[in-house]
Amino acid sequence: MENQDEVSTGEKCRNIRTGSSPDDIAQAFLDNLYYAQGRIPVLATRNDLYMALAYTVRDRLAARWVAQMQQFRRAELKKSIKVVCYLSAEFLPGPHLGNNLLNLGIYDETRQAMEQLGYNLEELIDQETEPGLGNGGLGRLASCFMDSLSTIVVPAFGYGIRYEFGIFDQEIRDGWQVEITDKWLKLGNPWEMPLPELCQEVKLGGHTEHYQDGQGRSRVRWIPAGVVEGIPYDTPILGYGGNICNTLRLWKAEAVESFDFQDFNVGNYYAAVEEKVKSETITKVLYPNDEPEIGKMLRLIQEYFFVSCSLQDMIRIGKMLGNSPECFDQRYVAQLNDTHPSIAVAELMRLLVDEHDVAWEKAWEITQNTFGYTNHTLLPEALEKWPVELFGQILPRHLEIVYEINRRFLDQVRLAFPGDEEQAARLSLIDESGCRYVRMAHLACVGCHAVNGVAKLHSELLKSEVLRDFHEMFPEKFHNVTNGVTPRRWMALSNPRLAALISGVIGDGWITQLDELRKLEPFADDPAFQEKWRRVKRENKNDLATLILNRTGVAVDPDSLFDIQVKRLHEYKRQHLNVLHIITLYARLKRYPASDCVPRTFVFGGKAAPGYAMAKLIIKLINSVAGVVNTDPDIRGRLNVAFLPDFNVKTGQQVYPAADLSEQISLAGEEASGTGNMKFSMNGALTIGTLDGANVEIREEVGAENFFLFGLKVDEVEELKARGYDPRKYYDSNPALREAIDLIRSGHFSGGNAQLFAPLVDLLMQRDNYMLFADYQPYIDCQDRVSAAFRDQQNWTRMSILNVARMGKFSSDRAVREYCDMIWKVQPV
Ligand code: 6GP
Repeated sequence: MENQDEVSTGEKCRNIRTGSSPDDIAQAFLDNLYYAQGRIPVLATRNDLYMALAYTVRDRLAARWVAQMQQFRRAELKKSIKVVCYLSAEFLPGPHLGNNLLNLGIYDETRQAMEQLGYNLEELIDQETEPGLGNGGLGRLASCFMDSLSTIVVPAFGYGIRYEFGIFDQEIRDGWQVEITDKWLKLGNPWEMPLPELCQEVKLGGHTEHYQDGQGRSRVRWIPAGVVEGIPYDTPILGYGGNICNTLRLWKAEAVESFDFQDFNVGNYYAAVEEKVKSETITKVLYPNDEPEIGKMLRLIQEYFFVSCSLQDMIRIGKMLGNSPECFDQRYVAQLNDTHPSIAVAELMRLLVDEHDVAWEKAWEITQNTFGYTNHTLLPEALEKWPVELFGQILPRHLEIVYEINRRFLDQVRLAFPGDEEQAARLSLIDESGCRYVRMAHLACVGCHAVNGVAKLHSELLKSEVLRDFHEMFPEKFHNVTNGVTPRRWMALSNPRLAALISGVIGDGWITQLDELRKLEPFADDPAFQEKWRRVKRENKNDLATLILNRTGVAVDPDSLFDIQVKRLHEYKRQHLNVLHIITLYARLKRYPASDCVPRTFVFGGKAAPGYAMAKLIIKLINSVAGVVNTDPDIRGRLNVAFLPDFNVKTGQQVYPAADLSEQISLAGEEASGTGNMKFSMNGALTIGTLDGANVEIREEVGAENFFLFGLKVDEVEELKARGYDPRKYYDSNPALREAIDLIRSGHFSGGNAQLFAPLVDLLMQRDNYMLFADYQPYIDCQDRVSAAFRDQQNWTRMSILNVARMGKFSSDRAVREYCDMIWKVQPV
């Protein structure tokens, strides 16, 4: 019966909704334009056309999506699968249309279909506003993992928040960053499907009541002050080749009752809607950082809101399939993407113990089996902790649960380290050193069966520093899973020229088996292949030059060395070290105008947290230096600087393929992994970098001779700090450094205004927390080696080919397989 239904529904809808010939697609497109958008071609705007095409593609996903859910259900009923749930407060999927065309294998057919109708496919793809539901590395990683989970066929849900406004759009005015609200939903989102019937209720605030149940057992009731509703919005995440289609399920907050009828009846319309406004605030906007104290409460509510919705949803699905909550951990594993979802540990305990009557010990076993925790940062200021009082105000029951977890845990600690109360205080889930805080990373370490860092070095530093005491306590929990990125979006989709060149010689197996890129090695010395390789890079640089001109008005030379740093603005990432190099080159050229210098184009991109004044000042500095360098007649044709505004996934796709040189210059021991470093290298850029994060492993893979290494190593940083680091010494003893700093300080780049960059210069001179001065000369020397190497185009091309050939390890497919083996204990289907 069921099968017959499927067949007949399929039959009826076929062709128009599933056909993949250009004619089928063209016909379906016109149909969607008419019936979904209510337009005919002469009346259609570009957005109408985009929407019609998006629906056409979504229809082609639907069959796989439905089939997937059916398969889940059957496998679930047979109890033969475990579903991976990736809990993340951020996802940065990037535009969907092009990626879905690639993964469905209908890119060319669709281009032809659009051509038949007189439209340009690339223009329609460009119309899509990307969902900017993340800040940077962590959110993008979550999306790469979703792509890989589907491609290597692991049934999975991504659970997160459907922010109404994502990461702000960045404009540059007078050299300064200006933040503009990201209204990504304004023109409609054809990729999501709301499922209001699957809503979940989330309690907030209030108090608890302890009572005895009928059998005389002590129980707890949470009497909340309010309740909000979470509505799931599902987005299909198709794997490459259309193997399976997983789901990204994002929650939107709504009021349980839109109107308070009491208020309404007495004519107080505004009070009646107030509840609605308050509830919806929860998922209104993504925090562009977690620095400012204000608004902290809302952030905690956001985190709890999506975690509670997600766990309840998982239990609901289990129940529907006849699973009792007691076998939760046999049906699911859930990964916590940093500590943002770590309240899940207490929430699952609450759901099991209070709402499903599971005994504490059993519930704790289930909880630990279910969760894994990934740490993404070594920065102490980014480790989440909540004031106990605030935590208890919003989550009174969870605070009790945290205390109980902590009580039991500290008993264990005292057994393991008798008499060592300092160890107990360091490990405690509650920081009691001053004002009391709940330490979320501690909750995660105790409540999860596995803890991992995101690159070898980072995982080692977690064990020896940030989480040292936990490593001592639970050494078996600690793992490393080096990050990876999806070669579908970051090579095949964004760099079609390179993809075609590669596939032309080694076939296209690399798209799903990235190690196959090794087959390129024999071509590294082949002059004809090298020539083609250079041509691809040159065309990509041409495209980027056009983009830079359109966005910034700066005309750059595609023959120059494209030296690019794109990533969030942060002092530890040291964009200002890059600026010191530019100023050094500028000063050299001014002093010796006849000197021979490799023409370079410096490109920057990245957003600064709105409250992070120093990062914003660095953006202003980049633009100020650009203003001087780009207009100085002595420098013309030799150096150009451009700050590309609003760096996001979409612009990233245009940037990485065009780079010659990738700047990965964080102070050693600061960058957990980096993933941009991988994207650049996969697209044939060479890296100039420190031994930090995944740079270490990239260098291992591509070979030291194909990587420009400089700078202090982690132990040298520590040693220098211990000895007492004095930046002034470097300034006093290095004339080139002094000149660069003095030029900034004198107002040379700020129209004579010597005050403008004083906060930045003073900080460097006095503290220089990220040791730019110590790494300055090694960096300059290394950059000189880069320039010399670039003059030998043959050898440069050879290095570029070898970089790509040896990037197999950095596929997110490999990373996800490691999670499957080591942490989730699931087998790809
Ligand atoms: C970032 C790390 O800074 C970056 O090095 C890493 O590649 C990326 O995570 C993915 O693992 N961290 C964050 O974005 C973050 O918010 C709390 O950490």
